[in-house]
Amino acid sequence: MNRRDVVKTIAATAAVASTAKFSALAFADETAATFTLPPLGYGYDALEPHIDTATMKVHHSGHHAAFVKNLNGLVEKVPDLKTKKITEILSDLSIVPEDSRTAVRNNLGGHFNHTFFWDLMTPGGAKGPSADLKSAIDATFGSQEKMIEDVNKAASTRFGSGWAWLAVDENKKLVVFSTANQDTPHMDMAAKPVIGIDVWEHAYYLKHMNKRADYLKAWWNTVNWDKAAENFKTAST
Ligand code: MN3
Repeated sequence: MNRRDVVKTIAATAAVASTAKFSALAFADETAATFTLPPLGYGYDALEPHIDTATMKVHHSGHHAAFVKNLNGLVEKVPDLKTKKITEILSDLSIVPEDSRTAVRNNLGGHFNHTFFWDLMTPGGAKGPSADLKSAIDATFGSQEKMIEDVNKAASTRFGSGWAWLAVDENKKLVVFSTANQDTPHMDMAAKPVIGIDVWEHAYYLKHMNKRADYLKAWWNTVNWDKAAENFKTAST
């Protein structure tokens, strides 16, 4: 790492610190009159070389922004979007009028998943979980490496577009599974996410083309393990 990179890293760390109050789970428990695209908390180039700048930029300012725009177009038809918690709606989509249900499922799911995802990545994070999350991972999977192997297997066997998850299920157990499209752990498993990986092609195609496994390997270098530990704590209580 040369001096310029060191300065860049320090600047990126400062940017993260200044937005540290932002949390995907806190956001999910809020209600919103209008939906907004959350800041990344780091630059589009901050996760290089693991996740490339062009991918980050189009993913955040293009794909995620589209979910936000679509949601704001739905709030008049679906007043619950303004008054109910995001996780409350994701956990029970039957409260959404049928003619808007698929649109809410895709766009609110996409908004939740991506907000969670940005928050879960950081430049220069720790190499692994600490304290309670480490103990739980070791107890459930045997080791951090085995947990990653299981998540990668769920990610690589998800046909088409979706997400792979490490989550806490209804029995407070750590579980690994994948979801299709923009479905969230609340929908499929009544679970709360700890770690989630976007395996849509838009998350990796510019850099890795069709090689999802290469993307997965690179992605684990970006994990914000402090955030994962915080997610685990929230999900376990
Ligand atoms: Mn995506």
